[in-house]
Amino acid sequence: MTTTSGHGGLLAAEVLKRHGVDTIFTLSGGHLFVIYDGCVKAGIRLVDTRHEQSATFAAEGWAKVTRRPGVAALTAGPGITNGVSAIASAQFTGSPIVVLGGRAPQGRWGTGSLQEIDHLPLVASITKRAATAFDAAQIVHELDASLTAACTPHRGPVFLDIPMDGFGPAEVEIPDRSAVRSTAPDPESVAAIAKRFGDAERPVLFAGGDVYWGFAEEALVGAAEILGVPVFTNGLGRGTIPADHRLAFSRSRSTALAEADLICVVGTPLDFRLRFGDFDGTPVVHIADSATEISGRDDLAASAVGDLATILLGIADAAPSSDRTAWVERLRSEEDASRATDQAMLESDADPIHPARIYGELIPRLDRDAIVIGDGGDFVSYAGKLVDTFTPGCFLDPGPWGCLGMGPGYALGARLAHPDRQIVALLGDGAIGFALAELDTLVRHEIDCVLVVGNNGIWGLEKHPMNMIFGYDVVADLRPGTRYDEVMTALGGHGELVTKPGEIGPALERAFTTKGPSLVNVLTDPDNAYPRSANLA
Ligand SMILES: Cc1ncc(C[n+]2csc(CCOP(=O)(O)OP(=O)(O)O)c2C)c(N)n1
Ligand SMILES: [Mg+2]
Repeated sequence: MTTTSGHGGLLAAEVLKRHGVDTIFTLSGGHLFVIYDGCVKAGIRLVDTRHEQSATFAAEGWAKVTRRPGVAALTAGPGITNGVSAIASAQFTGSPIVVLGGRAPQGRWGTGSLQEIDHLPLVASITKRAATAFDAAQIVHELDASLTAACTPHRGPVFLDIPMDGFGPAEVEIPDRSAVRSTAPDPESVAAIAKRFGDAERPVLFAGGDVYWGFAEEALVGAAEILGVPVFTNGLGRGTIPADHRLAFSRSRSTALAEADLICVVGTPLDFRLRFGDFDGTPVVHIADSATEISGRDDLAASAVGDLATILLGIADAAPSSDRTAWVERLRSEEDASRATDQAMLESDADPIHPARIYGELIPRLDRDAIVIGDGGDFVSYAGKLVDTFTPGCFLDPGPWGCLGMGPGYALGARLAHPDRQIVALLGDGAIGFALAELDTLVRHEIDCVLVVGNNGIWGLEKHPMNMIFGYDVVADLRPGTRYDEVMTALGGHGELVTKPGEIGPALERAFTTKGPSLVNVLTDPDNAYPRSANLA
């Protein structure tokens, strides 16, 4: 605890620093000037985007690759409403972000100040916590509480706005950073799950994003090895077990779900990605970091709530040992067969280009800890299947919120957090339109990253399904061959057009070695549809 005096921006910056925040994403607005002044004086880096949605996605991308709070500062009114989709994204993925808002002056509230609107009702349903700090003392208290809440399981976005006349100055005690606490699990629940594992011959484990957020990846791998259980991952769970681990699986999911005699889901909801938890009567165990995250299904075989690493290691400790080699080998042979089948499309010489050929060229050029971002439809579905993840926090997709347009913001956040890593954003030609102006942001901030546009001239993931269901499609066409590479060049970055399969590799090579952002615009086959069977509803 130290006493600091100054305006509320300085005090806010002090609190942010206590929590390890050294970067804030923003887009300028007069309501934020005092916060900016505090950050400048405290040495907190301010990074500006061309749209508040991208600033907020950059904060989320930062959080996703660091597991530390990402912070965005959005100006009052439209600045905040522009950030809403990205705040909801953080809510769906449990990403710890803090959104600071400007706000019209309280002293004149109700008389019609510029951008005067109460933001709290707008963000209440998509945040863990939303508050207004009306004076400097409240700024300190509320900001500390906000940062702590964002990082406390179950993590998520928090919102704090400050009216223009709420910045002090004042002399305030800055508290030490509040501790983040996780829940200790009930030992009986853990024992009950361990017993389930003991009774199972063919268990499977599904690990999701909260395993990553909860730093439980070592416990996951350790528990899987002791239990001899195959592991599948989704969302940010990807990479919590390296894709080349003998117990890591991705292609044999249907068989695993059909033949398993126990399905244990850890750190991810039983949502549309997991058949809403309905596996035709196979017993389901659900493990979550907080009670709010446990499925409402009344037919769960068992459940446990609390620190995921403690629970996983507790199960492994208590479960009787069992030989599951035959089960693991059964899935492995299916996995291997599926990978062998995919080889043909990865190497495809088809003209127009098969989208998977792009991955055939990209994958060998990726480092083990490359951060791969997927923003698009079919093009990204191929990446989800074909690009393996070996390191936690290295595959960022829109998650269950599914908001196109997050790619450039995530790339910005990821790069600034990890200046030494490869950053690759895979974008559909539809998706890139949402944040096209952020190419300028990437250039201005000298963001070393490779953007690959899978340019099929359509909203592929809408056009093909609509055709299948209705026999025709509407509003699903884009302009074929649009020169997104020239947009990048015009804005000051490196851009290339690729029209032949043999050109992809050399273009990627140049993109990886060029400083600053590069965009490789690959024209792909619009008739190619990702083969899918998922039920989204
Ligand atoms: C903000 C937002 N708007 C609309 C959608 C619906 N949507 C999902 S996939 C998709 C098509 C994406 O097209 P593109 O980025 O070109 O990728 P492609 O499927 O063609 O590979 C659309 C419009 C969405 N997910 N998010
Ligand atoms: Mg497209």
